[in-house]
Amino acid sequence: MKKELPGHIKKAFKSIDHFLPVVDLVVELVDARMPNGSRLKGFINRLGKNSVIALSKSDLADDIETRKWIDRFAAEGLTAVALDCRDRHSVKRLTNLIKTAAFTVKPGSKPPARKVRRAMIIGIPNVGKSTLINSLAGRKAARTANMPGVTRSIQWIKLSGELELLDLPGILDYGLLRRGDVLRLINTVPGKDEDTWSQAKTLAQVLALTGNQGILPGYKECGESYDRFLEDYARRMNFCIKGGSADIERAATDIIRRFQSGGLGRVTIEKADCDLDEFFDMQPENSEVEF
Ligand SMILES: Nc1nc2c(ncn2[C@@H]2O[C@H](COP(=O)(O)OP(=O)(O)OP(=O)(O)O)[C@@H](O)[C@H]2O)c(=O)[nH]1
Ligand SMILES: [Mg+2]
Repeated sequence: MKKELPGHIKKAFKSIDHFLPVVDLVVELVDARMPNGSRLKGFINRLGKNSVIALSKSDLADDIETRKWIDRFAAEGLTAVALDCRDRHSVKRLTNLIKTAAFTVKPGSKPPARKVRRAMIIGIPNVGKSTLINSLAGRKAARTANMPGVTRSIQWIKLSGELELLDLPGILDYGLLRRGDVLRLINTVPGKDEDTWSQAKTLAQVLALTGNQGILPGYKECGESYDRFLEDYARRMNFCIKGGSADIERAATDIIRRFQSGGLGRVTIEKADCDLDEFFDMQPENSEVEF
């Protein structure tokens, strides 16, 4: 049975349908740490509009991998740019791209009679859409916070140079809904406290698959055994519960937090030459997104 989407996501889909006829460009925002796994590829293609890809949070991703992703998208005929959405200078690259693309008329279509050009920013929850809009606008026009589901209302934000941007709630398609475990790693969907052990295990697995396990402090020394690593990590960090045993839950929570904030270094968990689609699709049934 298909999962019911929450109200604000349904509203976002309706707004996309509603505004699509007056929109000239779609900016697809993906997470630079997991560019393919955070895409709404089929959905964006179906919209049939000019589109560009922006890789958000590239300050948390591996630079070399990000360049490879941009080359890969270029080979697929897609224009992509890497950003730190919080940084006004970094997003300038995108402003020029948006202007050029929004004013380019698709072959076979007529240019609109209106002077203003409009772009929609579409992406999964918490990927940085509102932060990007604020940096592009040079003012705090949209509400932001580090948790999914912050944008609930739909608003147009004016930029200089006859441009308007639409801030929308984050959306997820049915393919992504099955990938709860990996989406939790990049904070697209909230994780439950009681699940941090398995969440940190998913992180260790994904890092091992991409050859990045070395960023987990002490993991290699533990013979890459996840249980030993967590116990060892808890002891080294002095995370103990009553009686002196290692506080495994706290160790798992700390690892996730460090990964998400860049405290384990800049890392891309999906490499450009190896999609994680198969791994994502192997996730157990219970890894579905919970709202
Ligand atoms: N390090 C880093 N953090 C970012 C970047 N972009 C956004 N963030 C942070 O990510 C969090 C989410 O940003 P939002 O702009 O609220 O994300 P959103 O896509 O609008 O989220 P929803 O409205 O909930 O779908 C905030 O804590 C931002 O500061 C980025 O490029 N780099
Ligand atoms: Mg938002």
